[in-house]
Amino acid sequence: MLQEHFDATIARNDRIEPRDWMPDAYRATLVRQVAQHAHSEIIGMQPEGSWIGRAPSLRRKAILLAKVQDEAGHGLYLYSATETLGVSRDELTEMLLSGRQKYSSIFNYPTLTFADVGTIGWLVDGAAICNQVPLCRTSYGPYGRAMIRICKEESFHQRQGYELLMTMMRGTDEQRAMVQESVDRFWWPSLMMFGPPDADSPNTARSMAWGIKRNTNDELRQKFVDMSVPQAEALGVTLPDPDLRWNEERGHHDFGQPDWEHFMQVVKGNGPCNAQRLAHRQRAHDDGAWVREAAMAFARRSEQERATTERAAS
Ligand code: BYC
Repeated sequence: MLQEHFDATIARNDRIEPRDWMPDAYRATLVRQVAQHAHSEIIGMQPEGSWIGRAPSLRRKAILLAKVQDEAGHGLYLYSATETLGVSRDELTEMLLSGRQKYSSIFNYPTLTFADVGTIGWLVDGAAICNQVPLCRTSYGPYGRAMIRICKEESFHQRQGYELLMTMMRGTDEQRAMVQESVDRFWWPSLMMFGPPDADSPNTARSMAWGIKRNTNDELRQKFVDMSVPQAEALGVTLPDPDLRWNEERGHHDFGQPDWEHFMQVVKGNGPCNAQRLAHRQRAHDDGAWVREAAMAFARRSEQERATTERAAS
C-alpha cells in the first residue's frame, strides 16, 4: 500500500516530502547525493577562497567574497535538506572527514593564477548549472526547493567568471595567455564533474526511475559541451580537445573522452589536492569547536531559563 502510494507519486511527477513513506534505498540514495552535493559546496569554497586576499582590486575582492559566501549558504541549504531525511549535520560532517562520503572531483585541483577564479566561474559553475537546473524538478521536495535558489545564485557566479575572463582577454598578451592556460587545465576536469559515462554509472538508471536525476551523466555532459563551444569562441580561447567538432547529423558537437582512469583516482582520494582539502576542512572543524560548544551551552541555558519562567508563572 505504502509502496503503491510512493510509486504513484513518482509516476505523477509529484514531490515526495519528508513525512511521506519512502523505500530505504530511495532515502539512502538521496542522503548520498545531497550530502555529496553539500560537501562539494563547502569544500568548493577553498580553491577560490585562497584568492580572496590576493584579488587584484577591491571590486574583484568584493565579488569573490560574495560568491564564496554564497557557496557556504548553498552548503547550508543542502545540509538542511539532508537532515530532513533523518541524518544529523554532525553525522554528515563526520562522514566527509572520515572519507565515507565524497565531494566533487573538481575541487581537488589547485588554483594557480587569478584567471582560475574566472575559469571556475565560467566552466565549473557552468557545468554545475547544467547539472543542477534539472535537479530543481527532482522528486524529493526539500532538495528541489533548495536547488531553485542555488541555481539563481549559480547563474550570477557563472556570469562573474565569464566577465572576469572577458576583461582579461581584452588586456595584455600575458593576460590572454593566462586565461588560455587556465582553460587548458580546467576543461577536462569540468567534463568529469558530470560523473562516469552512462555505461559505467551504477546509480543513474535507478536514480532516473525514482525521478531523483532527470538526465543521464552523458546527456548533461553533451549539453555542457554544446553550450561552452560558442562561449569559448566569443571569448577567444581554444578548448583543448583535438576531437571537438560540430556533427551536423547529430546536431551536437562530437568531443573526446576525459581520462577516466585519472578521474577514478581523484574520486578515490588520490587527486592533486585531496589531502590538502580534507586537512583544511578538518582544521576549520576543529577551530570551530568552541563555537559549537558555546551555542550548545547557550541553548541549554535558554531552555533552563524558559523552564524557570514557566514554573514561576504557574
Ligand atoms: N566527483 O553512478 P554515478 C558546485 C561518484 S558543487 C566525485 O554516476 P550518481 C560548486 C558517485 O558519487 C557541484 N565523485 O553517481 C561549488 C558514485 O560514487 P558513490 C556538486 C563522483 O550519483 C563551489 C560513483 O562516482 N554537484 O557546483 O548517479 C564552487 C559513480 O557515479 C563524481 C553535485 O553534487 C564526481 N564528479 O551521479 C563552485 C550535483 N561523479 O557515491 C561550484 C548533484 C560521480 O556511489 N549530484 N561520482 O560511492 C549529481 O548530480 C550526481 O551525484 C552526479 C553523479 C552526476 C555527480
